[in-house]
Amino acid sequence: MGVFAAVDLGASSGRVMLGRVENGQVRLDEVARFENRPVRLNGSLHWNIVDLYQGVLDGLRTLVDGLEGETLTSIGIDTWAVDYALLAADGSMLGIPFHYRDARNDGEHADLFLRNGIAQLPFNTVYQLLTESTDRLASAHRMLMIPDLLAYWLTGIAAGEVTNASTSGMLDPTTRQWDRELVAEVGLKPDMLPTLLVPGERIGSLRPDVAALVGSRADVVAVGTHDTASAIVAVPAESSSFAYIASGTWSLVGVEAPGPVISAAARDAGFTNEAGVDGTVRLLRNVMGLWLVQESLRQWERDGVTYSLGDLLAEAESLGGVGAVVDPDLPVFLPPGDMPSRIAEECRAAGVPVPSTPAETVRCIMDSLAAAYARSVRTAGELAGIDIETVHIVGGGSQNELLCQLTADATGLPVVAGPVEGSALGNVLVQARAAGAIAGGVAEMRHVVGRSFPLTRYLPRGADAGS
Ligand code: ADP
Ligand code: LRH
Repeated sequence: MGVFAAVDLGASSGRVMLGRVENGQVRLDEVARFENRPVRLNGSLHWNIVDLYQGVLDGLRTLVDGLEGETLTSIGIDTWAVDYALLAADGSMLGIPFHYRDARNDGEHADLFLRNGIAQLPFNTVYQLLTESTDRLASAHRMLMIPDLLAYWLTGIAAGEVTNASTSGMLDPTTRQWDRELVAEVGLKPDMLPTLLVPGERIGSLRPDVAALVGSRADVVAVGTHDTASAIVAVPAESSSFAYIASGTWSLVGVEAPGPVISAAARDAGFTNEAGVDGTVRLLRNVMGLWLVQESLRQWERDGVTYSLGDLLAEAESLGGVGAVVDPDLPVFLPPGDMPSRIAEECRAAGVPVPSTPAETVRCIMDSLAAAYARSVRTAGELAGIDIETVHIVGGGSQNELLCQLTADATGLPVVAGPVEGSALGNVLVQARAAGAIAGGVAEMRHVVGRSFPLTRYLPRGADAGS
């Protein structure tokens, strides 16, 4: 048996989970969860990274205290993608990492898709770096992606990891190594970028001072440090004819492709080729996701009313379709702000009914997401030449019964929902394999998930259902 700690930081919350792998099954227990609240500083949006790190340390301490003499085998870290920290020569952090939703990324960006296979999203690391001042880059000695920064603080070892590095837009999609020419064009010195590990490789053991704080001397192991890479390892698919939706703050909708699909068709459809665990490729599209609901709830709270998501979803379901559908991926929805007003404005502009209550707004979001999922699932299958038979939904959004059913209806395919904590699970599974507690590839890890968790199935209803 192996005992593993998964540190999983999503855009809405961070968690430390205890994973146990025994007899071909995995168990996951939540030890700590803390809110991930970005902070506005000097007019810019930043991650409160030191607070998140403190949450990680406290969570690890609680996890170790609960082990009652058992030894923690290892620790893995996954977080959201694209963001980074710059470090000085003495290892200190230069400034506070920017949030990918900060306005500094607004504006035009060169399309690099045919070179890096990565969709042209305004916040890709490569574009963020172009907004850095030459002074700041000149004083930087190293650039680390967020999970690598946390691993560095825990171990003192500065290493990179391929899945998250691929979201930077600075990898050669074939060799999966830094594209040195592109890196130079961005203004980075080549030795600023760390050597890239693959999931399963050891990063290092905890620094002595950290080990004392946490109560363990466990190793930190590289996992799919991009949360989406970890989540897709935990999709309990039984064959290769599946699409997935990693449903959290974002909805990442796509397929596992045999190799990168770097064509004009993939580019024009907004697809990306992210590096996955074991050399896999995630051909997917970023759909704006439950961010639209999260930000609506925050706006209503600012307006003085706190709604329960469960109540709003129940009311939205009983409303039926209100005929209000928007394209959830419009750039206007990316930054924080008054989401209900923006949605109403887009409905008005599109000439569809304008939601006027919170439940109508939530219904509009659900119908809009389901329609966007259906488009992306269809296109992903076409681009990769996969005949999709099942859609798997993992992540917090897999608990949203209305959205799961609407997705089955819109795609015309059966939807399998669960597990909820996909990223933490994928994180644990890769550690478990590295420790010898699981043998085999991604398919075997998926079987372990399928054997370990109850899943909910949704069948498509007829064309006039759900309205
Ligand atoms: P992230 O990793 O991006 O922080 P999560 O995977 O934790 O996101 O998903 C968070 C989202 O999951 C919430 O914004 C919410 O919409 C949805 N969610 C969480 N719990 C439930 C629930 N009980 N019912 C329906 N939806 C839920
Ligand atoms: C989801 C995620 C997604 C990225 C976004 C920035 O948490 O990692 O895969 O596109 O954050």
